[in-house]
Amino acid sequence: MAEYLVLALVLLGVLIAGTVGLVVPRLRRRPEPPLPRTEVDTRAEEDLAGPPVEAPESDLSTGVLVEPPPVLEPQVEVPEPTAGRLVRLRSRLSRSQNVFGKGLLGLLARDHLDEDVWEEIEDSLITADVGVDATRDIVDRLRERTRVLGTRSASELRALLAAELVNALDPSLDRSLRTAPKDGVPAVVLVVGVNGAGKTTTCGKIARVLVADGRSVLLGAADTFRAAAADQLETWGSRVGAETVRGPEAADPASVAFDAVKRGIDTGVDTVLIDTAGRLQNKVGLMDELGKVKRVVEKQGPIDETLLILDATTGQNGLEQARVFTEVVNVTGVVLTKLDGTAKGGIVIAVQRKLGIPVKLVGLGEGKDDLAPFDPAQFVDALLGTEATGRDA
Ligand SMILES: Nc1nc2c(ncn2[C@@H]2O[C@H](COP(=O)(O)OP(=O)(O)OP(=O)(O)O)[C@@H](O)[C@H]2O)c(=O)[nH]1
Ligand SMILES: [Mg+2]
Repeated sequence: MAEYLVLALVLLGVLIAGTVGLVVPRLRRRPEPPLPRTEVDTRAEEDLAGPPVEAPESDLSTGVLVEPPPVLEPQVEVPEPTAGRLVRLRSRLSRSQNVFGKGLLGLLARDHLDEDVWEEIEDSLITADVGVDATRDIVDRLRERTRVLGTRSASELRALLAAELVNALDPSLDRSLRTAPKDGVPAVVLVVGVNGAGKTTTCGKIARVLVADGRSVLLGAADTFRAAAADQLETWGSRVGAETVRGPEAADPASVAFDAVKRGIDTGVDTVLIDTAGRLQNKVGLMDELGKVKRVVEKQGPIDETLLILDATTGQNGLEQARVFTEVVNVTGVVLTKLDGTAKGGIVIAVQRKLGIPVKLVGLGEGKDDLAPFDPAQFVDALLGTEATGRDA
């Protein structure tokens, strides 16, 4: 009898262990919201952003077995908060950090700051795309101040260099994005730039930033040049619950932009973001097309912000191309993308100096939240590495 009881208990134990073993792992593997494959940020672990927002597992930690909620299509995501992104994404500037942090600070730490060393410092800045004029200014001021102050300690030299770089980035410029509605009318943001610069991606990232800040957004797919362009934009929008207005293939971009603003007014969203085509600006027509988009949109009210998207890896060449845009539309801010892919972080200084337009945002990766508000002091700190965390943190 006792043997039967023991046997029954053992069987019961095996049964319970087996059930838990099957159920728990299955629950733990509950799928995350689907993401288009290309937009998954594979480097998320680099960030110190804390636990990922999109895969809350708190319900699992209690051990309570709950039915997974029905999958709603499309799943609306909660984007990462925007505060402190530049600090969190600072490691993405590692290529530029080598030039500024290791290179320049190393040179300044030499025993004798003679003519040769100053020339090397100049070369480093020019190689980092700071631009010849800005480099001369920075080095002249740095020379003068080290001479007058007799500065020698590494931390003092770092502070002087940081101050000159921040100064070259003109911290007094207004870098806020004008995206707030006025009197119930949505703010209109126009996004322009050469092809491949990152316009559509940046539109999507900005939409996420705005949604994270509690705004409602509508996207206008005024790139009717490429059939897939509107799909690409719509994918970004649907993930954060933003509607996309698109026209038939090869439709007039100006009329799509007009319809988007009209729809935005009718539905009462806070911000309308208009993505445009980026065929090379020297091709006949693109500049005319952009000028027309601008004029037609303005029939319903002013454009609040025109963002020029510039690929940081194209360096000084990109700058020349960019100037054409500033002649056709009233560019109010620059977004410098792909800073993660270049050692030439100094391009930020050159862009502002040459175009006279503030860099408002920087792109630091292909991930969906890899866009950060630009802040000169934080940026320079990231380039040089802070003393607290080491030079090339
Ligand atoms: N590494 C990196 N890649 C980026 C960044 N921003 C955009 N990209 C990539 O650049 C490529 C082009 O981006 P798009 O947004 O399609 O560029 P676009 O300006 O809309 O291009 P067209 O519509 O063809 O004119 C994509 O592969 C993006 O993932 C960035 O900050 N860093
Ligand atoms: Mg595009």
